[in-house]
Amino acid sequence: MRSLFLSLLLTLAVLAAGAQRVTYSINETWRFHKGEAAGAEAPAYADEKWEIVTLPHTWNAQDADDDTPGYYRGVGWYRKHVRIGEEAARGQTYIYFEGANQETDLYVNGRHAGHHTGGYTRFCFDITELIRPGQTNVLAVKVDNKDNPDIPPLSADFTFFGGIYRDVYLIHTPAVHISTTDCASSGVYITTPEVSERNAEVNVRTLVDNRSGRKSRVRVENTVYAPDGTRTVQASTRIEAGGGTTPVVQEKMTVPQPALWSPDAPNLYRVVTRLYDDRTGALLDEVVNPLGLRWFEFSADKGFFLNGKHLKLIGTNRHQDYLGKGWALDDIVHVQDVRLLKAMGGNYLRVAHYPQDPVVMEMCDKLGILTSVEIPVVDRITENAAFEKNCLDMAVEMVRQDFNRPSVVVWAYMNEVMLRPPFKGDSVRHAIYGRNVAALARKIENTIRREDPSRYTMLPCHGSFPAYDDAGLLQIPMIVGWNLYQGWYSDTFPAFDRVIDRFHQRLPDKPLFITEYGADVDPRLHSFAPQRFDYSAEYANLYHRHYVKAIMERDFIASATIWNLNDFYSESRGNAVPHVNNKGINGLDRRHKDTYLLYKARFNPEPATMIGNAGWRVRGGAETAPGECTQPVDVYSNAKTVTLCLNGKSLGERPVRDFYATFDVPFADGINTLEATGDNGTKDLLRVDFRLVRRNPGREFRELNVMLGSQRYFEDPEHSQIWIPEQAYTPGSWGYVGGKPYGKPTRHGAQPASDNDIYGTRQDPLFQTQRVGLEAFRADVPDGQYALYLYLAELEGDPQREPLAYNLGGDAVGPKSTGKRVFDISVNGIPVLTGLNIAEEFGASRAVVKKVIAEAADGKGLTVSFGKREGEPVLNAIRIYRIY
Ligand code: GCB
Ligand code: CA
Repeated sequence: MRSLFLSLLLTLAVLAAGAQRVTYSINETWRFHKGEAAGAEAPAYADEKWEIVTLPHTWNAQDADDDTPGYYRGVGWYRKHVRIGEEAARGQTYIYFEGANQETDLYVNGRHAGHHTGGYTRFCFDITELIRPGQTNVLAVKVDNKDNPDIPPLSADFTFFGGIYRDVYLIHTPAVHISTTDCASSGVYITTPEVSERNAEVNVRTLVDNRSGRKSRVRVENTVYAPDGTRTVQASTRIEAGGGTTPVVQEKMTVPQPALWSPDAPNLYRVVTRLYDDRTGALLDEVVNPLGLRWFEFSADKGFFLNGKHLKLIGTNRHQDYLGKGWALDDIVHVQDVRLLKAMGGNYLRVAHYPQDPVVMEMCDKLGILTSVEIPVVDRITENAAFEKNCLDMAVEMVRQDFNRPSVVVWAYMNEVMLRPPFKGDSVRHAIYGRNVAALARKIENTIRREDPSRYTMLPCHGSFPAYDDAGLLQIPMIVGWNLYQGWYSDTFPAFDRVIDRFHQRLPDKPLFITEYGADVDPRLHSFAPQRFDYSAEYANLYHRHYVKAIMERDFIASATIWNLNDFYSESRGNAVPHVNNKGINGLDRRHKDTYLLYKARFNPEPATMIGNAGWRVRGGAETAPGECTQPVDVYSNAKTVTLCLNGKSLGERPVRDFYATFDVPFADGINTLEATGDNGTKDLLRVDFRLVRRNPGREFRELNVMLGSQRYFEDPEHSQIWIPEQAYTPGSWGYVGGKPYGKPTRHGAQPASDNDIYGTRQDPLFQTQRVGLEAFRADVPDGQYALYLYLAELEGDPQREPLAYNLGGDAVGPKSTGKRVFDISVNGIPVLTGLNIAEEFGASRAVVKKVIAEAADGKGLTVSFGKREGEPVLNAIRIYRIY
């Protein structure tokens, strides 16, 4: 009897469970075709020849990172044959996209099922009427990432990867269920109007969606579970749900003595929303949402307060890119990124410049990272109704989709919207444009505040106060953010302090964020005489050390976020690594740069000692004393002192100031082992392969790799080579004779290297500096046979490129040189290349490597001479390799 009862109960449970919501991903075996495909929505369309892809997917992973300017922006089709079980007949079926860039049309079994505009917010279509349960169904998705003036972003410093680049799910629910189609939100909206250490008041608004075609008596039950899983408070409401959506509001659910949510203790409650059939008592649907109990406030001069306590918000921005994958990332990559930020000691993520994958937000809730999320209006707007509608739709989607996230404290919009105003030459039209931008800003602001009065709003601006002030933009948001790059795009580091103090004085009542600051680093480049725009790790260290100090000294800076957590793709950029913005404190492969360590040592309280430049494995340099080359090595630590040993021998103990100590390390040729020990017991080890370059090349000479016109070191990890800076020739040694280093003239002085993409190479930095007007390069190498590799590229005159908007102040100035130069190269007096005109023969910015076999005899070494015919001769780099 008992077992009969039990099995009856079990059957009931299974039946009930069968009727509940089921969600599963459908990422595999999509057929993909890049381009238009007439009739591809038809079920019988022949797609066998299409490529099979797995989502997340983008069609731009390769072409946005190649030598051909531009990348495909247009239509791509995806098709999938998917079996949908017969149980779907009992209720509703939805398809849920976490994101596709940037316009999507879905067809189910040949019929149009929905359209979505915008590349970053989630969307959900009801496909119940279009599917055939118990059969194979054909989904056809047309995605389009072509430039569309009505859809933001119009222009930005990142690559707009096309495709279904996030996960896709099927959702089955009973006919009466919690809404899935209120802008693809969870259908449940939680607010906490009162939170204190004593009590937290929780209000829940649940949207009940009845698509059964008849009235239905249901019970909505919301239960708050504490972080330890215990039930704290519950509300239950009976309603009669008519057709469509019925909101059910349950107020003043009180959680006594709440465990507050904060970065140090991200106590996460859960709100479980259950919907029951009131007649049978059967559970119809269930949705779970996060709940963090906290209160917060921004003050204009004191910064941020969480749960009544001051908290300096420090963190990064984040894009959604990974090496070789563009934006098509699996969940795990998003998850790891938030962990990376937490491990750095960060407590804030500016989710910029667009809403990101839901797991990013989920991780922020779980790890205690506060966030702002923003809609992708960047650089400029289109002054029309369609653009406005899309902005407002995106704002509503953004707010509803991440409404319940305790991590979110700010909604933002319009990044640097006055950076590229279209009517700069026409002051009247420009003023009208400014008014239109402000009018749109006001509408977005009002929309967000109406949707969510519990959070702050923010407008992130570039460093031109008047550009925003004149348009009347600065009064609109609750917080103003500034993206500041003094000492990178312009001026010097201290200009940052002056600018930010002035901006604060001019807007004394507005809470202020440093929404961006950063400097590019190609981790392959190093310099012990770092300069603005040399892309060296060392220059960025100076930059960040200055900024961190200035930021920490000023309470009125509520939040500062580094641009950027990781490197990311920006197709039109040149730089040392073309198509990439290198301001990440981690690489596209998430390898740490020193800037990451610099923050980690300071902000992560766990004891740590870390040797800097850990990724720089193959090093080298010219002898500074017989048999050794002394170079500085930074050790990052939160100990009081650190000791560094080289090959077991102590180089002494040094005090740690500003969370690092610098040691002069006399490297020897070969493998060098460094061991750093903090007085707090933490340690780090590093092995460095050092290639010592003798002052006087002797019998043991093998090779010499020198970059001309440069103070940089370049590690070529692909070929395990190190290139070292130039030096002037002295007898018995090696170096250049005559000439001067190339410099790219800009409004803020000459930049030490070209930032042109050099075609035909991945070793762009080898070609981006040069010595101009040199007479010779000499090396007093021993007698023997040598291969000389002459590295050449024309750095002047590049007809193909338009100047990059982001090189704020970095645009070239002065008359455009045509790059016309004709010269002769001879080796040891023998003419090798005569009448060489690089621009004419190869075009500008193309990597040219001339290998020449040469003989050194009678102790005379090698002399490569440059004979000028027209313009100045140049040499970018030279490799001398001994054959015999
Ligand atoms: C900015 C922009 C950001 C760029 C960054 C840069 O101000 O907001 O999108 O990537 O500067 O690196 O130039
Ligand atoms: Ca391309």
